[in-house]
Amino acid sequence: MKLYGYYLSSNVYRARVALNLKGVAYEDEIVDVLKGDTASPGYRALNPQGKIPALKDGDVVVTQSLAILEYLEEKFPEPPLLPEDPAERARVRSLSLALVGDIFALLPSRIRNRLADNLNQDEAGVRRWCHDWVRQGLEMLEASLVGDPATGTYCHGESLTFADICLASLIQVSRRYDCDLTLYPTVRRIYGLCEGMPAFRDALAQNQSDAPSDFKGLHGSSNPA
Ligand SMILES: N[C@@H](CCC(=O)N[C@@H](CS)C(=O)NCC(=O)O)C(=O)O
Repeated sequence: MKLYGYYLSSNVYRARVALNLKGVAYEDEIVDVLKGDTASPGYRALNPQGKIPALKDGDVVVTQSLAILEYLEEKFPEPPLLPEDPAERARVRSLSLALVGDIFALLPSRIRNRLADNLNQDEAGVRRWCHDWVRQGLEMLEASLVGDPATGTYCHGESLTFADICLASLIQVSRRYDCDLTLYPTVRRIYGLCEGMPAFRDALAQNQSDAPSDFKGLHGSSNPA
């Protein structure tokens, strides 16, 4: 299996965590978003959406991080990352989509470049935009988790699910944009459990083969993907 990605990408991070949790071996194919590799004809032939991550499994190419998680869940059911009950699965998917569809979609370089080039935002303005959306994502997630009896040790009950992977990816971008996590105790508690696990640790930007040797992590990172 091949994972097309880039060390800084928090969208790719979700796919890495899921592969690690499922114990699926994979090779990295580096696609440098910051150099524009996602727009190259070669990459577009593989993924016409022109985004990372993409997962290649034999002749099958799966794009979009949540579709990759679903694919892995169906192909490698153990350990399960979705509950069995339809209503519970729906809650996990809703939490996941609220972050990936409604927050992460506002952060990538194509959005930041548009703000800078078409709406005359300087670097501080672009960072403010990203900081604000990440903060809203954290608020939304905390509010969804804290009052809901379905929240347990993890986002949903007592087992890891897609929602915890999405939560952990939000923490990665919240570090990049210096958000104050003390305001979100439930989110912070759950990430505290995840960050000790090898599957999450091995997926961090600084632990990727394409990370520069002097890269220490995402805190205040100035060139996010
Ligand atoms: N919804 C997609 C988002 C993927 C995405 O936007 N990836 C960024 C990197 S973090 C990318 O490929 N950007 C390149 C571009 O938009 O040209 C997913 O969850 O996989």
